[in-house]
Amino acid sequence: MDHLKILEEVKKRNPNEPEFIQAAEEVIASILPVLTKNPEFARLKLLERMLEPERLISFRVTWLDDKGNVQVNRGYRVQMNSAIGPYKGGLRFHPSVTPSVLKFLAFEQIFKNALTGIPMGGGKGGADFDPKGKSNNEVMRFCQAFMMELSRHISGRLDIPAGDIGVGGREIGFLFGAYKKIKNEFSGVLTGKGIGWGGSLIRTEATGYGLIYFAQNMLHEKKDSMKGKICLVSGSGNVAQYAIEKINHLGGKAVTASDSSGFIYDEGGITPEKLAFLKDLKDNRRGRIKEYADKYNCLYKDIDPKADHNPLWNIKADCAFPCATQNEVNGKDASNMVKNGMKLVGEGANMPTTIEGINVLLDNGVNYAPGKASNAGGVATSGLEMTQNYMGSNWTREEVDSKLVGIMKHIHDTCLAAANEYGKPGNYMVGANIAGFVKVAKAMQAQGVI
Ligand code: NDP
Ligand code: 2IT
Repeated sequence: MDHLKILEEVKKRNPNEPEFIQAAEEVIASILPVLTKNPEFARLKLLERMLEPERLISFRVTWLDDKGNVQVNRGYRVQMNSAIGPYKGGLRFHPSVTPSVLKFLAFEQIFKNALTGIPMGGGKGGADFDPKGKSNNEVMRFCQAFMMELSRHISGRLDIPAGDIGVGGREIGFLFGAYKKIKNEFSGVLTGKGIGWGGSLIRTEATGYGLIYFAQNMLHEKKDSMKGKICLVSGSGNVAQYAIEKINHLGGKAVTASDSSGFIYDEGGITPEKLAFLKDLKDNRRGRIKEYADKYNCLYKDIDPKADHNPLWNIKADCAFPCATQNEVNGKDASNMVKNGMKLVGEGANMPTTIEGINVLLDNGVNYAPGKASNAGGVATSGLEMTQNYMGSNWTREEVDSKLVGIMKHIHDTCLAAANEYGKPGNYMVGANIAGFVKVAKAMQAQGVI
């Protein structure tokens, strides 16, 4: 069994899908020793099967903008793997959404969801719709039109979507309202719902909080802690905001944040008061991050998408938490981090580091956590929301938070144990890929060739 053959086949079968091929390449390289040790997994082609979506739905979304013009978008749901539970994963609304992007996200989600210990399969969906500059009514009409088709393909026991880039509390509300109207039922078909209509406390905070809990575990492993750590954070959306909040809780200092236009560097730290301003700016006023620099008189730099590196990652710090989007840390960025003595990189976003970037970090001994492990707190808490919906009751904030802390510790320890077992001590990437794979592979093996 030659892993290069599997990768070649993936490349041949998925031309023009660079993001999916990238995610596949990273996992395939890690799984080879598992296939060698378990020839039955190889014979049953379990990895090849995981690389093929169980179902990929693509649909037209037609809606009317405020001027009465007809708008046409493309919507998708990738139902990647249901071996260990119903499909579960977010919806992304962003102009860059393509089948390649959603397949990479759905593929990563299989492993991430398996690591949480909660029975959830992998899925992802979204649309090439850009919520930026749209009115509330336009966003609502788009969500209703999107759900008109998506509702045929999801249910509380089949596929449970949630938020991702461009899909937050507002969008989940509109999507849920549309589903309820179409199906004439109130069910836990989406997670990230509002408190008071089926949502779970802490779900909003969970991805960012979970990321920093994971980093805290990594630091504890090295007899260190978050206290006093200078942290670089990218993004200023859901994940970035609550990562910054938890860094503050644990005595660290977050000094950067960004959006797709540029980044701010606030040497004094993004204090709770400044974070409240940032949340209002991004969630309510939907403004640009430059306003933060104008208000607090700190450095702002435009991001040049054509530059060979991002200067945000060239600021001297102890920890880096990329929380914006895929491929935002390249080889040069990783080299800059190494040069500046970066101790830890924890991914809040999905696949924010290129393969070259990961290799630079690992080769230079940077403590690196892959998103599928370190950002799993969001989907894990979605799993807790599902459980509360099934039970028909709610846990307190403290109960959910303490379960989240426990889940992140469990994922951390599971990754380390798998990495150790396969002779790669301390390599969280290999550990996450192997532990996630083995759990799903065993379920597929038991369920026959289907
Ligand atoms: P949001 O939409 O809330 O925020 C996204 C942030 O990233 C914004 O600041 C946005 O800037 C920036 N951004 C988006 N696309 C780009 C781009 N192409 N280039 C530069 N900046 C960009 O999304 P989330 O915070 O929910 O998601 C962020 C990341 O975390 C994604 O990778 C997502 O898949 C991942 N994730 C999210 C989870 C969740 O529960 N929400 C769970 C696990 C992972 P701007 O305002 O200019 O658009
Ligand atoms: O990437 C992710 O894990 C998410 N966007 C959250 C998915 C979920 O179902 O909560």
